[in-house]
Amino acid sequence: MAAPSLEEVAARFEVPGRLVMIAPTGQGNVNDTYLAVFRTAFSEHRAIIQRINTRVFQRPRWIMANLRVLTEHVHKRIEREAAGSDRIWQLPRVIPCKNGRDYYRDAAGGYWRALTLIASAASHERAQGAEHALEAGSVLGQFHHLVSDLSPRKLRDTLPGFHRTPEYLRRYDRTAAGAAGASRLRASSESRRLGAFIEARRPIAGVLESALERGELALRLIHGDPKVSNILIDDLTGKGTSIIDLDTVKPGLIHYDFGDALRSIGNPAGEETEDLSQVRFDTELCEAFAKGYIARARDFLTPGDRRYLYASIRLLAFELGLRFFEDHLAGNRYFRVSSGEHNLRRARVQFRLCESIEAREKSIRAVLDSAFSRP
Ligand code: GN1
Ligand code: MG
Repeated sequence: MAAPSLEEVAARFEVPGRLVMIAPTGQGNVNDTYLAVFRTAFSEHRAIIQRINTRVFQRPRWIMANLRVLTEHVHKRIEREAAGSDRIWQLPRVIPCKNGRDYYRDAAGGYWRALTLIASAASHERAQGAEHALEAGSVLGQFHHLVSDLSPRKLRDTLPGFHRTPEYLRRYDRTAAGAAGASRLRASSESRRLGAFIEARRPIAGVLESALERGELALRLIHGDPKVSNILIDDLTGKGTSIIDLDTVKPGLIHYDFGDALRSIGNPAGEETEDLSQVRFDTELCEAFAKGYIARARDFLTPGDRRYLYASIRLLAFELGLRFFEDHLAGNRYFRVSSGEHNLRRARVQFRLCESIEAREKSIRAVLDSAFSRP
Protein backbone atom coordinates (compact mmCIF):
# COMPACT_ATOMS: atom_id res chain seq x y z
CA MET A 1 0.00 0.00 0.00
CA ALA A 2 1.15 3.51 -0.76
CA ALA A 3 2.00 5.84 2.11
CA PRO A 4 -0.78 8.36 2.86
CA SER A 5 -0.46 12.04 2.07
CA LEU A 6 0.64 14.37 4.86
CA GLU A 7 -2.83 15.94 4.83
CA GLU A 8 -4.40 12.54 5.43
CA VAL A 9 -2.04 11.90 8.31
CA ALA A 10 -2.67 15.30 9.92
CA ALA A 11 -6.44 14.68 9.82
CA ARG A 12 -5.99 11.64 12.08
CA PHE A 13 -5.07 13.61 15.17
CA GLU A 14 -7.22 15.38 17.73
CA VAL A 15 -6.38 18.93 16.74
CA PRO A 16 -9.23 21.43 16.42
CA GLY A 17 -9.78 23.20 13.12
CA ARG A 18 -8.89 22.68 9.49
CA LEU A 19 -5.38 21.98 8.30
CA VAL A 20 -3.99 24.98 6.41
CA MET A 21 -0.35 23.95 6.13
CA ILE A 22 1.98 21.04 6.78
CA ALA A 23 5.67 21.31 5.95
CA PRO A 24 8.98 19.75 7.00
CA THR A 25 10.68 21.36 9.98
CA GLY A 26 13.98 20.84 11.83
CA GLN A 27 17.12 19.05 10.72
CA GLY A 28 16.69 15.65 12.35
CA ASN A 29 18.96 12.86 11.18
CA VAL A 30 16.53 10.06 11.96
CA ASN A 31 12.75 10.76 12.12
CA ASP A 32 10.70 12.82 9.59
CA THR A 33 9.33 15.94 11.29
CA TYR A 34 6.59 18.31 10.09
CA LEU A 35 4.92 21.41 11.41
CA ALA A 36 1.14 21.47 10.91
CA VAL A 37 -1.06 24.54 11.26
CA PHE A 38 -4.80 24.21 11.85
CA ARG A 39 -7.36 27.02 12.00
CA THR A 40 -10.82 27.40 13.41
CA ALA A 41 -13.10 30.43 12.97
CA PHE A 42 -11.46 32.00 16.01
CA SER A 43 -8.07 30.38 16.70
CA GLU A 44 -4.97 28.68 15.36
CA HIS A 45 -3.43 25.40 16.54
CA ARG A 46 0.04 24.22 15.68
CA ALA A 47 1.30 20.70 16.10
CA ILE A 48 4.45 18.73 15.41
CA ILE A 49 3.75 15.61 13.39
CA GLN A 50 6.43 12.95 13.03
CA ARG A 51 6.93 9.68 11.28
CA ILE A 52 9.04 7.48 13.52
CA ASN A 53 11.96 5.89 11.72
CA THR A 54 11.18 2.25 12.38
CA ARG A 55 14.47 1.04 10.97
CA VAL A 56 16.12 2.78 13.90
CA PHE A 57 13.34 2.52 16.49
CA GLN A 58 12.01 -0.98 16.07
CA ARG A 59 9.51 -0.73 18.95
CA PRO A 60 7.60 2.50 18.21
CA ARG A 61 4.85 1.52 20.68
CA TRP A 62 7.40 1.44 23.46
CA ILE A 63 8.44 4.95 22.51
CA MET A 64 4.90 6.17 22.84
CA ALA A 65 4.36 4.35 26.13
CA ASN A 66 7.57 5.92 27.48
CA LEU A 67 6.45 9.34 26.31
CA ARG A 68 3.19 8.99 28.26
CA VAL A 69 4.93 8.01 31.50
CA LEU A 70 7.60 10.66 31.09
CA THR A 71 5.42 13.61 30.18
CA GLU A 72 2.78 12.87 32.81
CA HIS A 73 5.46 12.72 35.48
CA VAL A 74 7.26 15.83 34.30
CA HIS A 75 4.15 17.94 33.80
CA LYS A 76 2.96 17.13 37.31
CA ARG A 77 6.31 17.97 38.80
CA ILE A 78 6.59 21.23 36.88
CA GLU A 79 3.21 22.26 38.23
CA ARG A 80 4.07 21.19 41.77
CA GLU A 81 7.22 23.30 41.71
CA ALA A 82 5.87 26.22 39.67
CA ALA A 83 5.41 28.58 42.60
CA GLY A 84 9.10 28.51 43.54
CA SER A 85 10.40 28.55 39.97
CA ASP A 86 12.01 31.40 38.04
CA ARG A 87 10.19 30.40 34.82
CA ILE A 88 7.56 28.16 33.29
CA TRP A 89 9.39 25.02 32.20
CA GLN A 90 7.80 23.22 29.29
CA LEU A 91 7.81 19.80 27.68
CA PRO A 92 5.69 18.74 24.68
CA ARG A 93 2.68 16.54 25.27
CA VAL A 94 1.34 13.74 23.08
CA ILE A 95 -1.71 14.69 21.01
CA PRO A 96 -3.91 11.60 20.77
CA CYS A 97 -5.04 10.12 17.53
CA LYS A 98 -8.76 10.08 16.74
CA ASN A 99 -8.72 6.28 17.12
CA GLY A 100 -7.95 6.75 20.80
CA ARG A 101 -4.33 5.63 20.52
CA ASP A 102 -1.18 7.68 20.87
CA TYR A 103 -0.09 6.95 17.34
CA TYR A 104 -1.48 6.38 13.88
CA ARG A 105 -0.32 3.42 11.83
CA ASP A 106 -0.77 3.99 8.12
CA ALA A 107 -1.58 1.33 5.54
CA ALA A 108 2.07 1.19 4.47
CA GLY A 109 3.14 0.37 8.05
CA GLY A 110 4.41 3.86 8.95
CA TYR A 111 4.05 5.03 12.55
CA TRP A 112 2.97 8.63 13.03
CA ARG A 113 2.50 10.70 16.16
CA ALA A 114 1.62 14.27 17.00
CA LEU A 115 3.03 16.46 19.74
CA THR A 116 2.18 19.89 21.03
CA LEU A 117 4.44 22.65 19.73
CA ILE A 118 6.42 24.69 22.23
CA ALA A 119 5.48 28.04 20.71
CA SER A 120 7.49 31.28 20.71
CA ALA A 121 10.72 29.39 21.24
CA ALA A 122 13.68 28.76 18.97
CA SER A 123 16.42 26.21 18.68
CA HIS A 124 19.84 26.77 17.17
CA GLU A 125 22.17 24.45 15.32
CA ARG A 126 25.16 26.04 17.04
CA ALA A 127 26.02 27.90 20.22
CA GLN A 128 25.09 31.58 20.00
CA GLY A 129 27.40 32.62 22.85
CA ALA A 130 27.98 32.10 26.56
CA GLU A 131 24.50 33.12 27.60
CA HIS A 132 22.98 30.56 25.25
CA ALA A 133 25.33 27.89 26.60
CA LEU A 134 24.36 28.76 30.18
CA GLU A 135 20.67 28.46 29.33
CA ALA A 136 21.28 25.15 27.58
CA GLY A 137 23.02 23.88 30.72
CA SER A 138 20.06 25.00 32.83
CA VAL A 139 17.64 23.18 30.55
CA LEU A 140 19.56 19.88 30.72
CA GLY A 141 20.07 20.23 34.49
CA GLN A 142 16.39 20.98 34.97
CA PHE A 143 15.41 18.00 32.82
CA HIS A 144 17.60 15.69 34.92
CA HIS A 145 16.13 17.25 38.04
CA LEU A 146 12.56 16.73 36.83
CA VAL A 147 13.12 13.04 36.12
CA SER A 148 15.36 12.40 39.13
CA ASP A 149 12.38 11.01 41.09
CA LEU A 150 11.02 8.87 38.25
CA SER A 151 12.24 5.29 38.50
CA PRO A 152 14.27 4.29 35.41
CA ARG A 153 12.47 0.94 35.59
CA LYS A 154 9.25 2.63 34.51
CA LEU A 155 10.68 3.28 31.03
CA ARG A 156 11.61 0.72 28.42
CA ASP A 157 14.86 0.65 26.53
CA THR A 158 13.68 1.98 23.16
CA LEU A 159 17.03 1.61 21.44
CA PRO A 160 19.22 -1.14 22.90
CA GLY A 161 22.89 -0.26 22.87
CA PHE A 162 22.20 3.42 22.29
CA HIS A 163 24.90 5.27 24.25
CA ARG A 164 27.01 2.40 25.33
CA THR A 165 30.26 3.28 23.63
CA PRO A 166 31.83 -0.21 23.77
CA GLU A 167 28.86 -1.52 21.80
CA TYR A 168 29.47 1.03 19.05
CA LEU A 169 33.06 -0.11 18.96
CA ARG A 170 31.98 -3.74 18.56
CA ARG A 171 29.61 -2.76 15.78
CA TYR A 172 32.41 -0.78 14.10
CA ASP A 173 34.67 -3.84 14.30
CA ARG A 174 32.02 -6.00 12.66
CA THR A 175 31.42 -3.48 9.89
CA ALA A 176 35.13 -2.89 9.27
CA ALA A 177 35.67 -6.65 9.03
CA GLY A 178 33.01 -7.12 6.33
CA ALA A 179 34.02 -6.96 2.68
CA ALA A 180 32.28 -3.66 1.86
CA GLY A 181 33.34 -2.01 5.15
CA ALA A 182 36.95 -3.10 4.77
CA SER A 183 37.14 -1.76 1.23
CA ARG A 184 35.64 1.61 2.26
CA LEU A 185 38.09 1.75 5.16
CA ARG A 186 40.99 1.33 2.73
CA ALA A 187 39.47 3.55 0.06
CA SER A 188 41.24 6.83 0.93
CA SER A 189 44.03 8.10 3.13
CA GLU A 190 41.46 10.15 5.07
CA SER A 191 39.42 7.06 5.81
CA ARG A 192 42.56 5.18 6.93
CA ARG A 193 43.48 8.13 9.15
CA LEU A 194 40.06 8.01 10.85
CA GLY A 195 40.49 4.26 11.32
CA ALA A 196 43.84 4.88 13.02
CA PHE A 197 42.26 7.58 15.20
CA ILE A 198 39.78 5.01 16.49
CA GLU A 199 42.49 2.42 17.13
CA ALA A 200 44.46 4.89 19.24
CA ARG A 201 41.42 5.59 21.45
CA ARG A 202 40.07 2.10 21.79
CA PRO A 203 41.01 1.97 25.49
CA ILE A 204 38.81 4.97 26.40
CA ALA A 205 35.59 3.48 25.01
CA GLY A 206 34.69 1.67 28.22
CA VAL A 207 35.41 4.49 30.66
CA LEU A 208 31.78 5.06 31.74
CA GLU A 209 30.60 1.47 31.47
CA SER A 210 33.42 0.20 33.67
CA ALA A 211 32.71 2.92 36.24
CA LEU A 212 29.12 1.68 36.23
CA GLU A 213 30.28 -1.91 36.75
CA ARG A 214 32.46 -0.82 39.66
CA GLY A 215 29.48 0.92 41.24
CA GLU A 216 30.98 4.40 40.89
CA LEU A 217 28.13 5.52 38.65
CA ALA A 218 24.46 4.59 38.73
CA LEU A 219 21.78 4.17 36.07
CA ARG A 220 19.24 6.98 35.93
CA LEU A 221 16.95 8.35 33.29
CA ILE A 222 18.69 10.16 30.48
CA HIS A 223 17.45 12.26 27.57
CA GLY A 224 19.77 10.52 25.13
CA ASP A 225 20.04 13.29 22.55
CA PRO A 226 20.54 16.68 24.24
CA LYS A 227 22.35 18.30 21.33
CA VAL A 228 22.03 22.07 21.11
CA SER A 229 19.29 21.97 18.48
CA ASN A 230 17.05 19.98 20.82
CA ILE A 231 17.12 22.73 23.44
CA LEU A 232 14.56 25.49 23.10
CA ILE A 233 15.14 29.09 24.08
CA ASP A 234 12.11 31.25 24.79
CA ASP A 235 11.79 34.12 22.27
CA LEU A 236 10.15 36.36 24.84
CA THR A 237 12.49 35.96 27.81
CA GLY A 238 15.70 34.64 26.21
CA LYS A 239 15.70 31.84 28.78
CA GLY A 240 15.82 28.13 28.18
CA THR A 241 12.33 26.68 28.31
CA SER A 242 12.25 23.10 27.04
CA ILE A 243 14.10 20.11 25.69
CA ILE A 244 12.55 18.22 22.80
CA ASP A 245 13.15 14.96 20.90
CA LEU A 246 12.20 12.58 23.68
CA ASP A 247 12.42 9.23 21.89
CA THR A 248 15.64 8.19 23.55
CA VAL A 249 14.66 9.03 27.11
CA LYS A 250 15.52 5.78 28.85
CA PRO A 251 17.68 4.29 31.59
CA GLY A 252 21.35 5.20 31.16
CA LEU A 253 24.23 7.23 32.53
CA ILE A 254 23.60 10.96 32.75
CA HIS A 255 27.21 11.41 31.68
CA TYR A 256 26.23 10.46 28.16
CA ASP A 257 23.87 13.45 28.23
CA PHE A 258 26.37 15.82 29.78
CA GLY A 259 29.06 14.84 27.28
CA ASP A 260 26.71 14.86 24.31
CA ALA A 261 25.35 18.32 25.12
CA LEU A 262 28.88 19.67 25.47
CA ARG A 263 30.34 18.04 22.37
CA SER A 264 27.51 19.88 20.62
CA ILE A 265 27.27 23.29 22.27
CA GLY A 266 31.01 23.47 22.94
CA ASN A 267 31.81 23.32 19.22
CA PRO A 268 30.91 26.75 17.82
CA ALA A 269 31.49 25.57 14.23
CA GLY A 270 28.64 23.05 14.57
CA GLU A 271 28.63 19.38 13.68
CA GLU A 272 27.87 19.91 9.98
CA THR A 273 30.73 22.29 9.17
CA GLU A 274 32.94 21.48 6.20
CA ASP A 275 35.76 23.67 7.46
CA LEU A 276 37.80 21.51 9.82
CA SER A 277 40.03 24.43 10.76
CA GLN A 278 37.05 26.05 12.52
CA VAL A 279 36.39 23.06 14.74
CA ARG A 280 37.51 23.44 18.33
CA PHE A 281 36.22 22.96 21.83
CA ASP A 282 35.48 26.31 23.40
CA THR A 283 36.20 26.31 27.14
CA GLU A 284 34.22 29.50 27.75
CA LEU A 285 31.09 27.92 26.32
CA CYS A 286 31.89 24.85 28.39
CA GLU A 287 32.20 26.93 31.54
CA ALA A 288 28.88 28.68 30.92
CA PHE A 289 27.10 25.40 30.17
CA ALA A 290 28.56 23.72 33.25
CA LYS A 291 27.53 26.66 35.43
CA GLY A 292 23.94 26.43 34.19
CA TYR A 293 23.87 22.65 34.51
CA ILE A 294 25.44 22.35 37.91
CA ALA A 295 23.25 25.05 39.43
CA ARG A 296 20.27 22.77 38.73
CA ALA A 297 21.98 19.41 39.20
CA ARG A 298 24.08 19.97 42.31
CA ASP A 299 21.61 18.18 44.58
CA PHE A 300 21.68 14.89 42.78
CA LEU A 301 25.28 14.77 41.52
CA THR A 302 27.51 12.49 43.60
CA PRO A 303 31.31 12.79 43.98
CA GLY A 304 31.51 9.75 41.66
CA ASP A 305 29.45 11.60 39.01
CA ARG A 306 31.75 14.58 39.26
CA ARG A 307 34.83 12.50 38.66
CA TYR A 308 33.67 11.41 35.19
CA LEU A 309 32.42 14.67 33.73
CA TYR A 310 35.56 15.51 31.79
CA ALA A 311 35.83 11.92 30.53
CA SER A 312 32.25 12.11 29.28
CA ILE A 313 32.90 15.15 27.09
CA ARG A 314 35.88 13.54 25.41
CA LEU A 315 34.07 10.23 25.12
CA LEU A 316 30.96 11.62 23.44
CA ALA A 317 32.88 13.45 20.73
CA PHE A 318 34.71 10.17 20.10
CA GLU A 319 31.51 8.11 20.23
CA LEU A 320 29.59 10.26 17.75
CA GLY A 321 32.57 10.31 15.37
CA LEU A 322 32.74 6.53 15.69
CA ARG A 323 29.01 6.21 14.94
CA PHE A 324 29.24 8.45 11.88
CA PHE A 325 32.31 6.66 10.59
CA GLU A 326 30.80 3.21 11.16
CA ASP A 327 27.72 4.33 9.23
CA HIS A 328 29.95 5.56 6.42
CA LEU A 329 31.66 2.17 6.25
CA ALA A 330 28.27 0.44 6.39
CA GLY A 331 27.00 2.40 3.38
CA ASN A 332 24.99 5.13 5.20
CA ARG A 333 22.15 3.07 6.57
CA TYR A 334 21.42 4.92 9.81
CA PHE A 335 21.91 8.69 9.58
CA ARG A 336 20.24 10.71 6.86
CA VAL A 337 22.92 11.87 4.40
CA SER A 338 23.06 14.34 1.55
CA SER A 339 26.04 12.72 -0.18
CA GLY A 340 28.10 9.56 -0.04
CA GLU A 341 30.85 11.27 1.96
CA HIS A 342 28.56 13.06 4.40
CA ASN A 343 29.07 10.70 7.35
CA LEU A 344 32.82 10.68 6.73
CA ARG A 345 32.87 14.48 6.93
CA ARG A 346 30.78 14.42 10.09
CA ALA A 347 33.17 11.90 11.65
CA ARG A 348 36.16 14.11 10.86
CA VAL A 349 34.50 17.00 12.68
CA GLN A 350 33.88 14.96 15.83
CA PHE A 351 37.40 13.52 15.84
CA ARG A 352 38.93 16.96 15.41
CA LEU A 353 36.75 18.13 18.29
CA CYS A 354 37.90 15.17 20.37
CA GLU A 355 41.54 16.17 19.77
CA SER A 356 40.73 19.72 20.80
CA ILE A 357 39.10 18.46 24.02
CA GLU A 358 42.17 16.36 24.75
CA ALA A 359 44.47 19.33 24.18
CA ARG A 360 42.42 21.43 26.62
CA GLU A 361 41.92 18.77 29.27
CA LYS A 362 43.52 20.81 32.05
CA SER A 363 41.45 23.93 31.49
CA ILE A 364 38.26 21.93 31.01
CA ARG A 365 38.82 20.19 34.35
CA ALA A 366 39.49 23.58 35.92
CA VAL A 367 36.29 25.18 34.62
CA LEU A 368 34.26 22.17 35.75
CA ASP A 369 35.77 22.42 39.24
CA SER A 370 35.11 26.11 39.43
CA ALA A 371 31.48 25.61 38.35
CA PHE A 372 31.08 23.31 41.36
CA SER A 373 32.71 25.72 43.75
CA ARG A 374 30.16 28.47 43.02
CA PRO A 375 27.26 28.70 45.44
C1 GN1 B 1 20.64 11.78 15.65
O1 GN1 B 1 17.85 12.45 14.57
P1 GN1 B 1 18.54 13.43 15.40
O2 GN1 B 1 19.19 14.47 14.58
O3 GN1 B 1 17.67 13.99 16.51
C2 GN1 B 1 21.01 10.70 16.66
C3 GN1 B 1 21.81 11.28 17.82
C4 GN1 B 1 23.03 12.03 17.30
C5 GN1 B 1 22.57 13.10 16.33
C6 GN1 B 1 23.72 13.86 15.74
C7 GN1 B 1 18.37 8.20 17.65
O4 GN1 B 1 19.70 12.64 16.23
O5 GN1 B 1 22.25 10.26 18.68
O6 GN1 B 1 23.76 12.61 18.36
O7 GN1 B 1 21.80 12.51 15.26
N1 GN1 B 1 19.80 10.06 17.16
C8 GN1 B 1 19.66 8.73 17.17
O8 GN1 B 1 23.26 14.96 15.06
O9 GN1 B 1 20.55 7.99 16.80
MG1 MG C 1 17.32 12.87 18.12
